Formats: sequence, structure tokens, C-alpha cells
Amino acid sequence: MPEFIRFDITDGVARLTLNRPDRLNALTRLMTVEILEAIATCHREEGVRCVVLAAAGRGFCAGQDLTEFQTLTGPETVGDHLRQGFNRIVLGLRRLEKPVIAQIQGVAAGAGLGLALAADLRIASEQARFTAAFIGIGLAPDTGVSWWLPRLVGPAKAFELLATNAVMDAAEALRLGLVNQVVPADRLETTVAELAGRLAQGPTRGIGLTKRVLQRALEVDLAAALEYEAQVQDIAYRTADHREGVAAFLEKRPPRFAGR
Ligand code: T3D
Repeated sequence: MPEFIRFDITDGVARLTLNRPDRLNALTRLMTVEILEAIATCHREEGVRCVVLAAAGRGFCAGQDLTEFQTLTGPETVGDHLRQGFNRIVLGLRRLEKPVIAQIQGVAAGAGLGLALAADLRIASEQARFTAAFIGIGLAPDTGVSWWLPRLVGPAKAFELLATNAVMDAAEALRLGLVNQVVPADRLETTVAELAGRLAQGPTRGIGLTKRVLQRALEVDLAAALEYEAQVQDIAYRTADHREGVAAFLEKRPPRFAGR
């Protein structure tokens, strides 16, 4: 049984809840291992067709646990710590060919912001706040924050957020395109559950391939993106869900996607 996360799978939706509320879900080494194990299950289990990344208590995630951080000793460098931990979480979520929704009810700081940005969709409560936090302790960005921020908000705003340690409220995060939707706190869980349920009934392979082409398009030129789209469409074209989608259209009925 994991100690610092909760993990369950219901009706195609895996729910991974960070569960160290008294520390605003600050990430420890053990918690990182538990998150990685849960992500591995999401990769492995065909029955998982959508993932919700949520958090217990009033904070989403305050980043690296700074108390534990003090005890990094021996030959392990901070870089190694990142390579073995947070980098693998980010890549695990980005390589997961299933939609990932971050349900952000409170503050997301440092690596916690990185976790939220590694999701495909971010739904925030009106009480959510976002801060890079790294510069507050004299660090440069990590956990993918330097990669996502300029792409989402532009390089000048990204520098401002990183260098001044600004704290953004949910409304500003929405205006900047950092989150997809902001809802009242008492509507957050239901809104995310409805969205996750809908996505889990969708053509999972097609959604996963969509995630793959979008990720590639952020990294290559137009010609390469067009070529990659062509290759990926060959895969999508062979899925059972594509056949079902076309059949349902022709038969004028709703599709029943099986996620294959
Ligand atoms: O190799 C590597 O891992 C390097 C990677 C680094 C990646 C990073 O994530 S660097 C950034 C680390 N995070 C921070 O610097 C954020 C520190 N926290 C804060 O600035 C504030 O707590 C927040 C802005 C996030 C929230 O503020 P507020 O006022 O809502 O809450 P609070 O009162 O500050 O925090 C509540 C409790 O959580 C408090 O404990 P207490 O006083 O009730 O006993 C606080 O100490 C604790 N807490 C918050 N953040 C952390 C933490 N404890 C350990 N580590 C934390 N990161």
C-alpha cells in the first residue's frame, strides 16, 4: 500500500491523489517512487483510459520537500535526484498515450507546477494559485517548467514569472492559457469527474496518438510534423475505434468506443 498517494481505478479512470496534505503535498523521495509506480500501472493497464492527477487538502503540490532536500548527501547530485525522480514522472506522463487531467484545488509551486504542466488538461478551482517558486530558494527551473512556460505564456512572461517569483491566481492563469478551465471550489471534483468519464469513453488510441503528434509538433518543423501526422494516421486508421466511429456515423447512432 502506498503511504503518500492514493490510487484507484474506476470505470476506466485512474485517480492518483497526492496525499501529504499537512505539507501541501510536498514531494519526498518515497512519494516520487509511489507516483512512478502508479504511472507505470497506468501505462500497463489497458483498462485505464484516462488519468486524473489530484491532491488532498488545501494545496495541490508545494514542489520538492525542502526538509528532505537538506538531507541529500553522498555521491548523488541534485541533477541525479531530478533525473531519477521528477524527470521520470514528467516523461512518464507525457509518454502515456492516455489523457491526463490535473485537478488543481490549491497552490501548485516549483516541481508541483511542473507536475501540473505535465498533464494534458488543467482544471483549476477559483482557489488555485501558481508559482514557479524556484527563484525563491535561489534555484533555476526544473521538472519541465522551463520547457512549458515559454510555450504556454511566451518567453517574456515566462521569465517574469520565473525571475520575480510571482504568484498567479486562477483567473490570471486562465487568462494566460496556463489552465483550461476555472470552476468554483465546490464544482471542481464533479467537473473533472465528468470530463474524465467522457474521455474514458472515447477512442483511447486516437486520443493517445493525438497527444503524440501534438508533442512532436512542438519540437519539429512543419515538414517533419506533416510527415509524422501521416505516419501516425496510418496507425489510427487501423484501430477498431476508427472503424466503429465511421460505422456509427453511417448508421446514424452514437459510437461505442472500446479504446482499441
Ligand atoms: O533535486 C531536486 O529535487 C531539486 C528540485 C527542486 C524542485 C522544487 O520544487 S524547488 C521549489 C520548492 N518549493 C518551494 O520552494 C515552495 C515552498 N513553499 C512555499 O513557498 C509556500 O508554502 C507556498 C507558496 C507553496 C504556500 O504558502 P502558504 O502560505 O499557503 O502555506 P505555508 O504556511 O507556507 O505552508 C503550509 C505548511 O506546509 C507549512 O508547514 P507548517 O508551518 O504548517 O508546519 C510549510 O512549511 C509546509 N511546506 C510548504 N511547502 C513545503 C513545505 N514543507 C516542505 N517542503 C515544501 N516545499
